[in-house]
Amino acid sequence: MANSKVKVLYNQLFINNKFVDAVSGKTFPTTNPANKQKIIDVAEGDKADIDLAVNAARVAFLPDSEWRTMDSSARGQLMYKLATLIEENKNDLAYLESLDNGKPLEDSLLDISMAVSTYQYYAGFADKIHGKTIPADGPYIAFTKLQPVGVVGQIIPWNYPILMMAWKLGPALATGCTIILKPAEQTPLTALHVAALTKKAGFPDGVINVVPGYGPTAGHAISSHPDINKVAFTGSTEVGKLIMVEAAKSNLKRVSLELGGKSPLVVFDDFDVNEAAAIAHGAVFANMGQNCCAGSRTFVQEGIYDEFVKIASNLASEKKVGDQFDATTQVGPLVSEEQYNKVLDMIESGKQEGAKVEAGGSKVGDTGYFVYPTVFSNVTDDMKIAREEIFGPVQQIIKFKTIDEVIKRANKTKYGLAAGVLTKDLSTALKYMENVDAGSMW
Ligand code: TXE
Repeated sequence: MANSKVKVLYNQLFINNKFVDAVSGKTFPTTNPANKQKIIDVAEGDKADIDLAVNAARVAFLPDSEWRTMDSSARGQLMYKLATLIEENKNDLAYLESLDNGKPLEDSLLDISMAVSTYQYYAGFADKIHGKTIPADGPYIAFTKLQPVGVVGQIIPWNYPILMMAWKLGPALATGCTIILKPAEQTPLTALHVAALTKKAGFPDGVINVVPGYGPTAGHAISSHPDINKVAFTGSTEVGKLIMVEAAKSNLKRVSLELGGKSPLVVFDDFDVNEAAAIAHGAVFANMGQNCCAGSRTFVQEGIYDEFVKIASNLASEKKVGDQFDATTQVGPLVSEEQYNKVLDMIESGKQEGAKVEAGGSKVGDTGYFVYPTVFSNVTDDMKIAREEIFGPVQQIIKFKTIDEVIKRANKTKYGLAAGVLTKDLSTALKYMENVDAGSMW
């Protein structure tokens, strides 16, 4: 039984290098999405705890503090040390990640190796943060010196807990900031375990604080805090908007947001159809589709459309759905009941609006939040499944004729996170790249 293989060592808040209970004494349960059973109760942070964490982070950021006076190369060394400790603890961390999130163990190990690389990358960055010299008129020497922003709040989602934490901590630590990180309420366990490793690595008190809790309470306390200099958020577009408003209303703290997507992946008919179907499959089904950059609108040129649909459906049908700790499992459960219901509702809406189910199309049993990898063909741009983020294992295959037409249709979205193109023709790829509005392009 998966739960017995790993011991949860940390379920309290991590503030000022110590594990403590919430001021309120409250806790919340975190569950295994494969069987809906409680793993453990976790301390539930709220405004009072965020205040304590901000205070610790403020003290750690004082001009004469150990952290502020540390050589930037030494800061980098601490980060390398953290990367090494994560690597050494990867098996325990992977178990915890899979237990809490539901992703297959192999996927957790892959995420961890990317997290290790992320810390190493930013560790190298710590002593290479350069300013500029500026040729000002007159008897002046002008230059810029980049300074840490200060106390940074970080609010992260549940889809890649360890990796997301690395993407957030990495740059903030490299630049010398101090941090209050709130993991998602669905997946608090690995963030707390990594917090323990940051202490072991030797980060000074108060530099890294990890406060699990809910969005409207602990998350809101971060975005509206008058003494936090920046908030970095990854999550839903809806909450991103709230964060920006709260940041503006409180102290105009800086904001960075990474939100939802409905990214187009366009397949031209000069590309090998088997290879294209395999790439498109990976683009949408990775992490059970719980990926902000998922290529969830698969546009396929008409000449290869039918063949593509057949291959894509076979790929999805062949996937083994099961417990995240079964070595043969390729698709684990979705993270939570909320996501499960949302994805099943989206599948229903696809059926009702006339899309054709080519694979999957339903839940798998009732023990956990399992959904069959689902492929829809005959999808049109106006359908809900083609417009809204599903964040689940559901592929929409949409037919197109020409490049000009598909560029227009790819851009007809309120999102713009990512896009991809598969063609052997460089001029087609470049035209697509220049005209499709997306932050990342494959
Ligand atoms: O996200 P939320 P949810 C998308 C995806 C998914 C949908 C909802 O479409 O189906 O969002 O997921 C914290 N003030 N993405 O509900 O609510 C919350 O506690 C401050 C895209 O899980 O945005 C958690 O830590 N914080 C995505 C974090 O925000 C608040 C990843 C994300 O939760 C808050 C996840 C508030 N008022 C979901 N309310 C991506 N871009 O990768 C919630 N939070």
